[in-house]
Amino acid sequence: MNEKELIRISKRLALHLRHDPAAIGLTLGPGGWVTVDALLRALRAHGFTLTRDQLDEVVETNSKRRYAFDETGTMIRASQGHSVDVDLGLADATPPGVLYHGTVAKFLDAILRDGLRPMNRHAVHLSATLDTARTVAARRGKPVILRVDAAAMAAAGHTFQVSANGVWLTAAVPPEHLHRLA
Ligand code: HQG
Repeated sequence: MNEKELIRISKRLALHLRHDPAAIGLTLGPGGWVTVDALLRALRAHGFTLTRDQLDEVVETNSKRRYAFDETGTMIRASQGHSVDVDLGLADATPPGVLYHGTVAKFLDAILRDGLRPMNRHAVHLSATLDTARTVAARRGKPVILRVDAAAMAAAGHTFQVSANGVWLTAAVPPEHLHRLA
């Protein structure tokens, strides 16, 4: 498949595996998992035909590894990014001392006042590298990067999880743990 086709399918998977399973009559099971059969059947019933081979290619080649099969290869889920209420069942993990969050100038006042909030998603998404934070921010405009003092947060009792594709998740980041990078 070409890049355009891969992106088209990935976006459709994000829609149903993260945000709106009901739109194709799908219900996410515990952990956000669905059977591959149910997913492909539901998509087909709604006019979106996808073969198992195509699905495998999207999962394998996806730049952010947004989707993962379970160990049996019969179930699939989005590794993070949900807006539907899903407990990913991730164990708490010790974050690196510093994490990053990429955003844009128009959100800055609110973020420095209220801290980072999950907004429509079930957790705040943080990046392990500046580069990734820049890429996340660039979806919205000129990047503004915040440094998150993850070690200080952990010491203060905040918990973190890391998704299968390396995104750090936490419930919220209070403003005192945020610093704007010049
Ligand atoms: C901002 C993509 C006002 C926050 C990316 C962000 C990531 C606030 C936006 C993943 C705020 C939420 C997540 C506050 C946070 N006041 N604005 N208190 N707290 N915000 O998309 O982190 O391509 O839900 O800065 O690459 O941008 O979908 O979060 O701008 O990994 O796989 O509110 O989504 O991955 O936006 O991105 P999002 P995000 P995918």
